[in-house]
Amino acid sequence: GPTIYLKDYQPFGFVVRDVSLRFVLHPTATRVHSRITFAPNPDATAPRDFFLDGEDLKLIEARIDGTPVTPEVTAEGLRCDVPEGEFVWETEVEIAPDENTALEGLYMSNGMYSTQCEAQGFRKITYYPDRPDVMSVFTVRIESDLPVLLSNGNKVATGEGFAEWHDPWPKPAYLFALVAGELLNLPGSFTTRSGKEVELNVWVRKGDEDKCDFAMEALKKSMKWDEDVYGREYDLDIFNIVAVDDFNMGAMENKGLNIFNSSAVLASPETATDGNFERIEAIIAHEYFHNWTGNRITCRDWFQLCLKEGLTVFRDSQFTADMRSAPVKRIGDALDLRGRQFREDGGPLAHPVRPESFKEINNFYTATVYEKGAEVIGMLKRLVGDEAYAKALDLYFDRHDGQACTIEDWLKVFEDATGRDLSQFKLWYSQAGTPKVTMSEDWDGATYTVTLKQQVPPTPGQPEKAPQVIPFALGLLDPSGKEVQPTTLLELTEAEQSFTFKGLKNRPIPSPLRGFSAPVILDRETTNEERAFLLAHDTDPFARWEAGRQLAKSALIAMIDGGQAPDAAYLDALRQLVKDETLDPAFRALTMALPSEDDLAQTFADMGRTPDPQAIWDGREAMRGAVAEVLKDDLTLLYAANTVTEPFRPDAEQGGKRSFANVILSLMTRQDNGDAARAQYAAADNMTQQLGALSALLANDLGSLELGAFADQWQGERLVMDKWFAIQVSHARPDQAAQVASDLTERPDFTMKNPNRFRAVMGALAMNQAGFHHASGAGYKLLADWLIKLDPLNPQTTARMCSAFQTWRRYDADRQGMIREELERIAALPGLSRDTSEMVGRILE
Ligand code: B3K
Ligand code: ZN
Repeated sequence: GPTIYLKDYQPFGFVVRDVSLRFVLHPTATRVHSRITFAPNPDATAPRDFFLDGEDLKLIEARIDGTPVTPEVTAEGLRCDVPEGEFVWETEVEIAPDENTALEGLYMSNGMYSTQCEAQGFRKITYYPDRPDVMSVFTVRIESDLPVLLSNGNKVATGEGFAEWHDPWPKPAYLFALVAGELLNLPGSFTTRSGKEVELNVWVRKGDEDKCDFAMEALKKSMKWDEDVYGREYDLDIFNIVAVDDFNMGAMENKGLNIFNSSAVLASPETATDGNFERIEAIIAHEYFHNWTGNRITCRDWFQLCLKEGLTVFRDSQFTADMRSAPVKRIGDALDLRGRQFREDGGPLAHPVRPESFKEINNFYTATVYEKGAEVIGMLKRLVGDEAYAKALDLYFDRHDGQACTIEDWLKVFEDATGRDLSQFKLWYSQAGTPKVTMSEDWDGATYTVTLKQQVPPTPGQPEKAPQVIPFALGLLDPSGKEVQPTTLLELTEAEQSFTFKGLKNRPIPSPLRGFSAPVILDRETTNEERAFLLAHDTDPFARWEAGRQLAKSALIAMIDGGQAPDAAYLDALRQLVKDETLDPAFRALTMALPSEDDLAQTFADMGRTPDPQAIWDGREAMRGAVAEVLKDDLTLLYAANTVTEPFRPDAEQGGKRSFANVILSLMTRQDNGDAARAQYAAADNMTQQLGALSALLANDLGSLELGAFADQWQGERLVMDKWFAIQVSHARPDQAAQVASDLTERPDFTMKNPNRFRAVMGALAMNQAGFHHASGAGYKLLADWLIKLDPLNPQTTARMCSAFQTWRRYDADRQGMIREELERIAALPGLSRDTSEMVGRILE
């Protein structure tokens, strides 16, 4: 397919004055009538070409100002001669939602109709200029016998077999939504700060109505938070959330009608883990926050995706930090960024936060656009300060409400609000790759000098990079552990720069990159003694956790390399930390978690070495054994002290205790043959404890009885069964992982048509690093076999899962050869989707 470039942007030749749609729903023959008023666009630069996007549509008829016309129709859309001035365009098309397995456009899921239009799904519903800079007011009439008929905006009429909706806010087509089905609602309401009452609903299938309360509360909290922190009020009479089982991603922010993957809405203590609750709260917030950052102010074109996504991720992370624990959220975000975004940025799929070209835009809903995009906003806020950030955001909302904007517009409000020149900062949007910052220090008895060097590595299409603006937060401690220099923001703008600190009595111990102040890789010579010192004394929770992380990593590497017994400094520090009652249990749990297999593989690659997945797996196992041994006299007490006995609450306090108790339990299971885990499993009244116990057992090759009991207990609960599928693959031994995954695909309740179920097995296989990269190549082959089967049905999910192969060049020649073979096998398929073909092509390049 053709490559589309940012530099080629042209406004559409027409404006859309209004859109009126009428749907007559039918599983295999839905009729869509459109009535659209077009007028010449005065801002158009090129000759006006009336081309409307349209895919997989059967055109029944088209009219202009009431007169039938015969447009020229292709696989991508239609073209027609049109009058000079304003005119009314009408079409009737037929579509087959029941045959739509791609889950894009209008499709069916368990008997209900649902839509997904971002990025380019609306063109599968009717002919339209399907681009975000064409905004219009929509009126929608749905005709169907189904009892619940929903669309965007406010409900204006309803009767036997129909409903009519009107959305007064001009929007691009990607925010269009329609839902129809036999749904039940949990009702609620919210009064905005200006006194407007908003009707709220969470719509679900029968049987799920007991799992909506948490989502409803999360929605209310989000609405309140956006008023309190950003001054943003909701702007319609009604806000609907719908849960759908078959959904390609987490959720979608359609105006007034958010549609969610049921895994991102439904939760009860019995069926959802603390992690699920936290994720649901964050996604509800994210989609709600899009109402202002995405919907009221949208993107001019899809290259500007980070304008709405980076900002909205940043906003939802602020929200989670406020609702829960800010340090725990920051550490989680750093882990996630390193695990997903650094990995992307360091491989063949690296691209700038604002990409400059694409073949299939769905391939760019990435960790880079989302998470690095959010980090860029965090840096901007750190650089200008909280007050200036608030001022700039107010200006952004005032100036651009109702518009489709660019990153240039976004940066301009900061320049205008602060007087700062952001041209160098803008490189964060155009240069791909994770900057490496090398830190060195000097002490002459009176002055302490910190020298920072930065280097942005070459990435595909970008061999040379210029220095970026890096906000580097630094604190200094004296040898007694007292903080002698509070957190100070150093602004690194050159390739190399020195910063001095005077008036210190002793050579200080630096606490660098506090709060993970920039998404960079820090390179600094240090010792395990110093890391242990920071782990014991640092006042910055992120830096403190990071010191523990580095200690664990160096101990693990020594172990993997030479089978060395774990470093005593590490084990001592860990022992002190786990027993430190002043520390949040969630923080202690995070500090005890070992670096992931993938993280260790990347660390070897960064040292210029070839990672051995099996050796990494063995090393982590041995380390867990050593940690369990060192802590063995403390485990029972720690476990008891952190076992929650009060009624379940899905909050940070209880969740932190449960996560710490589960970590302790997994260590106990190495010592007691599973007694404590079996007891926890039997007594559990919530999924966090039930799954934690099952996981501890499976990790020690125990728990086959519990695994069977779990399936019997939960066979009617799709989302819980996804966990059951996934946990077996995640805990399978390296030489068995592919077989376990393959056996699961033979079950009658496995289906590749449901992305959640497919990911539960194949996603878990890709995450089981030693299993996926097992020397037999069975993991590679199984994943490729299934991607080949899935691509004709669901290109989007197939393409996304190809990224499991993105780190292939790290590995030895044998593994590289096997992966190449699988990728080439996929690439050679006749009729391969544009999505998958672009991904495989980029990975192989
Ligand atoms: N904007 C949607 C993602 C759409 C993905 C299209 N492939 C959800 C979100 O970011 O909130
Ligand atoms: Zn989003």
